[in-house]
Amino acid sequence: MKTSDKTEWFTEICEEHGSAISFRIRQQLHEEKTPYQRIEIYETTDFGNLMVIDGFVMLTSRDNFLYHEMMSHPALFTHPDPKRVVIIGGGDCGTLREVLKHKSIEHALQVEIDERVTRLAEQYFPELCESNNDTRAELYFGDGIQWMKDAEPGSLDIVIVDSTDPIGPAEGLFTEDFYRNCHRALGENGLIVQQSESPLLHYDSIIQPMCHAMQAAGFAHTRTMPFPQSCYPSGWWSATMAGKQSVERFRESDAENNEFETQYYNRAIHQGALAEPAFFNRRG
Ligand code: AG3
Repeated sequence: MKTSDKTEWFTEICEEHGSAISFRIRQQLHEEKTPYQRIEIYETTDFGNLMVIDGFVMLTSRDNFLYHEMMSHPALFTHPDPKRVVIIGGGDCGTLREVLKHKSIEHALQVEIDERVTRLAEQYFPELCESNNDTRAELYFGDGIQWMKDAEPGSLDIVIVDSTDPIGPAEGLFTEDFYRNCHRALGENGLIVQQSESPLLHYDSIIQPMCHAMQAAGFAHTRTMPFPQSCYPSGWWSATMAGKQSVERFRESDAENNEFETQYYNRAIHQGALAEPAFFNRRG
């Protein structure tokens, strides 16, 4: 008789697209219900630690660099001189760490609604939190939508929206109202970059309406940059930039002669990410 297979897998099922992503796990390290969501942490056999929120994969130790680098460096190399950055969400601090690699940054504020995400990241993803004590970093725990409503006009250079999917608490971060408040809070060369789901699965349902909402809120230029992300549905993800000025040009020689280390981002990757797949018939 065959003994039962003890191998355990964590699976995120993407019901509406009939697909799933799985990780083989060694053990569950933590589980809790916060006032906002249910957070789980697993140790996987091959991808390091895994954070899951409400059943959705947020990050793994092994592949989060793809997402965090693409959420920060293209925008930071597009702005001519970024000094003041606000990250909405991003509680695991991975985006904050990338932002602070840029010497021009004077203040990087992370506005995360759920403090527990950050406390668990400090424990289980310490490498992502290594810049939290940088004197330029500030962690604030509160509602990003409200924060942006109250923000001083013209006080920011870049807004990075590192959110969960646009269902539940993050829904309000994908709206024209929110983008209007971002637009007001940004200076003249200001831009926003938002995680914008899978180009394959969500182009019609999320990416296109989101770009229209950004334009309706006053951002003249938008660009959706696809990148590989093995832990999210379809394995292919995107970040969308929306700028008051063009987001198609960037500080190429600064990106080329970059004095800090990255694992994915470089000048050519940035250039390549600006090339849109043929099915992005966005002018339609
Ligand atoms: N932000 C979550 C992106 C959405 C993932 N969606 C999913 N698995 N269905 C990631 C936080 C990393 N800082």
